[in-house]
Amino acid sequence: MRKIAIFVLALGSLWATQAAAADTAQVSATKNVGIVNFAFKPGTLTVPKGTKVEFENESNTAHTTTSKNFDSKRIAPGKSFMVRFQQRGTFAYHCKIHPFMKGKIVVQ
Ligand SMILES: [Cu+2]
Repeated sequence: MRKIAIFVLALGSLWATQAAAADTAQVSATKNVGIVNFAFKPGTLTVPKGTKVEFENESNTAHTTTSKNFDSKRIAPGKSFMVRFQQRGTFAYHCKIHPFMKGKIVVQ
């Protein structure tokens, strides 16, 4: 019985260490938006302020990620484009080549 109690205690402190590491990592976290089948996935991504978002073209045709605030220009198949969101708000973007492709980044 005593052995079990010690094991649970050790496990508890391990979790505490992992939680602290996750908090530190969040400052420079990167989130991904895939470009697949003529769509941004996910279409709406919610992230904390300071997050880098990587738009990854996983399709076999070129796309752009364009908004009032940023423009990737052409992202070739297999390439990606990165934006760091430093301000809170909702940032709508689209693909210049295929204007029906739309997405949003919500920064909290
Ligand atoms: Cu496109």
